[in-house]
Amino acid sequence: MSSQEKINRVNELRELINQNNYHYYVQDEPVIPDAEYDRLMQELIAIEDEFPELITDSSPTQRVGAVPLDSFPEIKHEVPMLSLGNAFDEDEMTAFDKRIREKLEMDSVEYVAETKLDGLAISILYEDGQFIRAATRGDGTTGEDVTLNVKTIKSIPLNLIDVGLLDEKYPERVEIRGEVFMTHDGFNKLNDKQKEKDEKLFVNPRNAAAGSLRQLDSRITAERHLSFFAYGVGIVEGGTIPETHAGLLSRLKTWGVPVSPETMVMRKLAACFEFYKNIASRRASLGYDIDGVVFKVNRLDQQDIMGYVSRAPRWAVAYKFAPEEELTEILDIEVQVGRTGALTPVARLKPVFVGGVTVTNATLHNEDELKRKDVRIGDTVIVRRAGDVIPEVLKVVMERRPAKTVEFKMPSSCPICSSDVEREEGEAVIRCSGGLYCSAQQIQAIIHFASRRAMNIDGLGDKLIEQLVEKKLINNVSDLYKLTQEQLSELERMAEKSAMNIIAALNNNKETSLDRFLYALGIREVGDATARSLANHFGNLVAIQSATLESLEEVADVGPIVAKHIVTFFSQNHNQEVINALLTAGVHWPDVEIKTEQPLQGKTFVITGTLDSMKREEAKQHLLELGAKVSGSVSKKTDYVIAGSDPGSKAEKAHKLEVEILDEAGFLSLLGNQ
Ligand code: JCF
Repeated sequence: MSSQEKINRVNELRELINQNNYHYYVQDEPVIPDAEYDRLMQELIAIEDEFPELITDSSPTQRVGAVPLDSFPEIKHEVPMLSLGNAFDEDEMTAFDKRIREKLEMDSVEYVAETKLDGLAISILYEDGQFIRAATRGDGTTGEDVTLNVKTIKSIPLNLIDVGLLDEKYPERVEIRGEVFMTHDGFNKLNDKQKEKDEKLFVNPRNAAAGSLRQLDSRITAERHLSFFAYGVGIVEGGTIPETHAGLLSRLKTWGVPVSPETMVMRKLAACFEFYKNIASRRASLGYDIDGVVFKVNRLDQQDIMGYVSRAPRWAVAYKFAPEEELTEILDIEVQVGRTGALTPVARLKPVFVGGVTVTNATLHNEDELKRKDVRIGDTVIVRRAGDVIPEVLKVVMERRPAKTVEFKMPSSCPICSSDVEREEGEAVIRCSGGLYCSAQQIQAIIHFASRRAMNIDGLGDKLIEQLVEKKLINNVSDLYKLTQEQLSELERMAEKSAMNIIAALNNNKETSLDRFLYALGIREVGDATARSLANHFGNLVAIQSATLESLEEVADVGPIVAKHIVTFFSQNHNQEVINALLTAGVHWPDVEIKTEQPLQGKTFVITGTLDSMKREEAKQHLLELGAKVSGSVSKKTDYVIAGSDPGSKAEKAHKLEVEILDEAGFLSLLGNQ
């Protein structure tokens, strides 16, 4: 690049970054993924590092965040709020560790690891243990006064706890810093509400948290289920804090301040990598978004020796996960037909590396979602792939919509078998009405039957099943057992040996269990857990086949809809024929022993109000397991009403009808006595 080209690029990058800062921080509505933003920033930093004469005061590299909104008062941070330097791979972590060991002249240094929450940094000032004010980080020097909003976050103490030990007492003035974020639960609740009110949905928990924290009306914030974990302190006056970061985190806990449960002290880099991998593997089940792991030098005196570079401490690093969101283009939109006939619009993408793999397809879920997001062929979109979840198209980057895009309409007949499609009332899904006449549904049903948690037939892969159906060698799952080795070995890419193995796998797995068999049948809404409940409740297939809606609903986790799917499935002749053919082919299993001790058999319960020790659904499960019935409304037939706190009208009715009312303690002792 010539120097003129460098200057042009720097200006271009600054404009792009400023635009995106505005979208991200002011409007809480990013138009590009974080990874793309980071790359722009990294490129600008790299050029400015090389040519410091190009740096200006207003370059976005000179501030960490964005302009505070006018509408919140400003707060100047007495101690600047820093960001963190990043590491993206083990080499960069190794370099981080090496820098520290060299500077401290030590063979090994103690680190503290903690999850890096994907939320917003805030600072809370306490004086004499009392919550005084709270501020966002803003640009690191000046933030916004969000005191009223932060006060609505229930996990943040308004008074620090004084445990009475002089050495452990909070300082007279102490500023606690941490991350405000929204759990997946909180996020889903919020978007459900937004949907009900026909208001705009939030793209991800981070934006939802940002949008909620920066509400001018704190009553709105209060409804938003925000969470907080502390990770450090700023001002400390009139008192002391522990000598290590790990000690500080425990001390914060004794003051009643929430701290992440995922922290660990370690010395070796290998242990850091192990912690990182462990967290990465549990990332999806934490219940909140994290985007990496933070490693900090544990001893505060060693932190002081390390000091700071312009933007971040040299004693800490954020080891980031591969980004889960990336930009790509929609090449085409197609429709897939699933096992239950559901038509799913699927975007064919320009290949993109996201969440650690190259993605070429992403689901658009259903017609409503497609319309809501207004996704068109030719659009640039944000694709998300989190953990093992199917990649999805999150949103269109409207700023990049080309002049010519092609809208997509869901078909009115099945693209595979041409049967009519139907959309049930209240459902978002369009379904092919062809049933097992539709070869797509046939194929998916057989793939499901052979899958690991069903009949677990090794070697019988998706592609092979497709061939078998297309060549009309099989129509349904029972035909699998009529296949011969000769038929299989004539297929494309099928060696004699593999054909033999598949026949052997089919024969060897004829002995199964009732729950696997039920699951393998592919009854709508009957997953492996429900199949297990059905097997344990009824004990044998005949009992399930002849069960009524009412008796099915007595099974734990079977509601009216699932019950209906089960009854419908067994009432269809072709399903009965397939089951008989499977039994004739030799598929078998032992009967399940039903627990005969059913102490609450014949008793009907109604649960009302809030229980402290468990959710109502759990209480129901316990009762069902003991043979009781659980009903939604109180009548003369009700034997017991279990009343938690705020029980409402059901308890009143029970009182009138002279039905016995148990409080939570009474209920627990009833459970305990069985
Ligand atoms: O969880 C975080 N996002 C997080 C951010 C955790 C930390 O320990 C941090 C941080 C930002 C700055 N520590 C610093 C010093």
